[in-house]
Amino acid sequence: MPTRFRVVLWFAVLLPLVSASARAFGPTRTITITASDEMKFSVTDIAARPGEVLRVRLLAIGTAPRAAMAHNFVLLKAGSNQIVFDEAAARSAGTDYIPPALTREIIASTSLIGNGESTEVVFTVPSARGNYPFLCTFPGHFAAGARGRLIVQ
Ligand SMILES: [Cu+2]
Repeated sequence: MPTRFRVVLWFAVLLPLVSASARAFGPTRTITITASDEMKFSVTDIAARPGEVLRVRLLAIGTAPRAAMAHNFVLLKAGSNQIVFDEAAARSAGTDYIPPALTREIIASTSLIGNGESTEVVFTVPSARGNYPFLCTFPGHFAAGARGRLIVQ
């Protein structure tokens, strides 16, 4: 396919589809969460509407070095067992504490960041109402309280 045609195809067909899905709920809402050396999230409850497009921005604001203190934001499907997921994550250092065998449980996740860094993920909120658990999967952080829930209502 000639490049020019491909560009025209993108603007004529694909771009309206992309913007239509984002337009359904207006501009994407941003939820900013900070994670501290106390291993907790600043936001533990996020209320959202079914199908809303959300951006979660995670900031790591502590001072401890990355090897000892890093954070991510991992949103799981409703009914996922967070304890099982967290235990598997602790054994998954090679994949930044995302357990490869359980990726089907994940709705959205950010990269793993050290203090002074930020990361974000944009995702579509599930259409089914209910509570969806999120956590930081760096070892020990879930147990220390780095967790919360997305409340879809
Ligand atoms: Cu953490």
